[in-house]
Amino acid sequence: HATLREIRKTPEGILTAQRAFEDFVTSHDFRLPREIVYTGCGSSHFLSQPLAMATTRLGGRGLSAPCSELLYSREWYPIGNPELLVAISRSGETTEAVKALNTLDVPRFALTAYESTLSREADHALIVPAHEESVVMTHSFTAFYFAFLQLLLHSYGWETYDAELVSSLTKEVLRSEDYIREIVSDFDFRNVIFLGSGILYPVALEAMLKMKEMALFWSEAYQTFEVRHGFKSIADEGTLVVLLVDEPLDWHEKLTEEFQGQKARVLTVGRRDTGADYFIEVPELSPPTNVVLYLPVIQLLAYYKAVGRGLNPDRPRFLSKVVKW
Ligand code: F1P
Repeated sequence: HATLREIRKTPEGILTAQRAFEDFVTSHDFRLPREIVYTGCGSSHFLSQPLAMATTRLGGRGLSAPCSELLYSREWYPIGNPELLVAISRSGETTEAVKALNTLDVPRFALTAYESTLSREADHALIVPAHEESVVMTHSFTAFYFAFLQLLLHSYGWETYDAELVSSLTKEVLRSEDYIREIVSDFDFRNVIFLGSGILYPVALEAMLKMKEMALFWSEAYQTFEVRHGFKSIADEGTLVVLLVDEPLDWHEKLTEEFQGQKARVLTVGRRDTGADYFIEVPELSPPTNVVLYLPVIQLLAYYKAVGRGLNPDRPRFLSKVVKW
């Protein structure tokens, strides 16, 4: 499947992203401002969230909203006085993303894989050619994230990351592929809950979407400890809880035990096991860059669930690669 090949291209995608970032900064005398609104649709929206969070964490102020919300309901969001609107779209042709460019009266920036309507209509464009055949976004998500993060670091006067190192760390994470396939064949879960906190919450949301897109499978995502407040009632012996952890706390161990007490099985993805049924170790890399190490894991999980269900993750039913209206 193209989807699997593309997930396996994550390390290469990081290097493609680095080249795109370097080409951009050598050919443009441009620095990102502090107040930025990010927008996109679907996976591109879930990518806009960690970018907005990274902007805030690095000393600016980032807000994210889906394109349709900027188009039709923006008066409900604390948009403030942004200095830039960043529209993200892999294809650069999604109708809502192109239209969203004109929602705010500020300079517009496109983050996309192609010279496209979006890149042409924006004032600036960072084109990261991590091209994909599959309907679903996989390695392009990580590549876009890394390229833009480098641009944020560069713009705000921080040191950028060593792309070779980050790329090799994603290779390490991809070595868990066989283990992920085993988890899926060992436990035929009926539903799945993804949990993440801070910058890992949008990763949990993207994981939830990947499961729905590739495996046509019911999935949920919550901010890690929020799940205890009512939502956990749905977890039982048919449930896989995927706990994405960067800063391990004893609360994560308590949460793992709590779900196991409900007979659910827990898969912890992080630096340290929390006493889970399954554990995938992620190498140490500080946030916000660590996001790129979690994505291939959750993409592979959705991929193998799809294959286990006899589905073709490249061409999910009812979905198209570019949503036009
Ligand atoms: C956005 C998007 C994808 C999704 C599906 C439909 O596309 O929502 O995230 O996986 O393929 O389109 P784009 O604007 O990033 O091209």
